[in-house]
Amino acid sequence: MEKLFQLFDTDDVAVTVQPLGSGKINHTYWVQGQRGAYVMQEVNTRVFPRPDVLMQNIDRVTRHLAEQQPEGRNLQVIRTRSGELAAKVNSGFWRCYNYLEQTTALDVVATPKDAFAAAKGFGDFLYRLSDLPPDQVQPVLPDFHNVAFRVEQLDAAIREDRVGREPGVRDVWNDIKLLQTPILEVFQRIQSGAVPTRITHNDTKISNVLLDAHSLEPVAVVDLDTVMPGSALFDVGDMIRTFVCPVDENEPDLSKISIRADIFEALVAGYHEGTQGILTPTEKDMVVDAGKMLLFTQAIRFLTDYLNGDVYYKTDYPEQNLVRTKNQWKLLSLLVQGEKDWRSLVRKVFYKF
Ligand code: GN1
Ligand code: MG
Repeated sequence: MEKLFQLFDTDDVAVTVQPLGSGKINHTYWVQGQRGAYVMQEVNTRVFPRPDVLMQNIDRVTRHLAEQQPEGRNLQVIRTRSGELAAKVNSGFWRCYNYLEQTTALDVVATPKDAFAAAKGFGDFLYRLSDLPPDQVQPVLPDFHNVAFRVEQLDAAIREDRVGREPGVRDVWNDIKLLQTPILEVFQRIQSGAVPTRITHNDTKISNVLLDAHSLEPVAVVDLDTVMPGSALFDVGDMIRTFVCPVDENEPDLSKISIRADIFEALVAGYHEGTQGILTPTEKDMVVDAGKMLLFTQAIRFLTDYLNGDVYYKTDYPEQNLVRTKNQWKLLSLLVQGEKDWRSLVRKVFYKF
């Protein structure tokens, strides 16, 4: 690891290297050097088959953000000594960032203040990239939020039943299927141009925004792998998915799953503030639909991986992807049950009535 670090242009040497974070795709390490601290990551090239394009996107976006806010604590790509955006070592694809000191990442939102700050951070990210034309970044995972594509992947996994798990998922799949048509309609509305294409983050879970360790104000958005042209609804939807519940997607005890209204309200208010008025009325109107869509998609993505034998998401035990599916399904059911109230809550935040 220390040797790998030497490939990057830092004038420093690694003293300590430790695993960092709770990501399910890449391998992330915190590197303490003699002069500073860094984050080194091995990009999962099975999930991201075009890592060079991904790094070009990240470079474009981080430079833009730094130009806009030169005095800010910005994420920077540290190039290799030969000037590349990443180091290719054997079959590994490695990159390095500056480590942002005195920041913290949360796995679960504890208070409305956290929700407000994190959502404001993601909103600010959208706002500050809104003067960069969306075609300046490439669609690095083209069908990432395409619900129809995710449904097809699930159907294929059920048909193929590679590891014999299909009988055990029939009940949960029958439940999920009930929502397929309305959710597909939400996605089709987005695709039909009802909302603008923007540069979006696409993986806005709570742990992907760094907050100042003392003030808890947002500092920087991280995990930029999925930055590409998309809809703000993907971002706000994934925030609903990961902020409103008091436990995370790994929780097996479904009785602990609930929607916290005060957190929901703070998340919408934070996003409203961060985006500084750029959201259109249709985007505002579709916030709850977005939450439903992201929860539905995540539930079926976990289910697909369970059926395929856990080849995509890191797991700690064999049934974990099924546990995650049921967890997301429960949260989705609650959102649907209280839909009318959640819609009024969102309207109240945006329009004050
Ligand atoms: C993956 O790697 P991580 O944990 O940031 C996934 C997201 C999922 C998330 C679920 C590229 O993100 O889409 O929402 O797991 N990222 C990719 O925890 O598939
Ligand atoms: Mg991610």
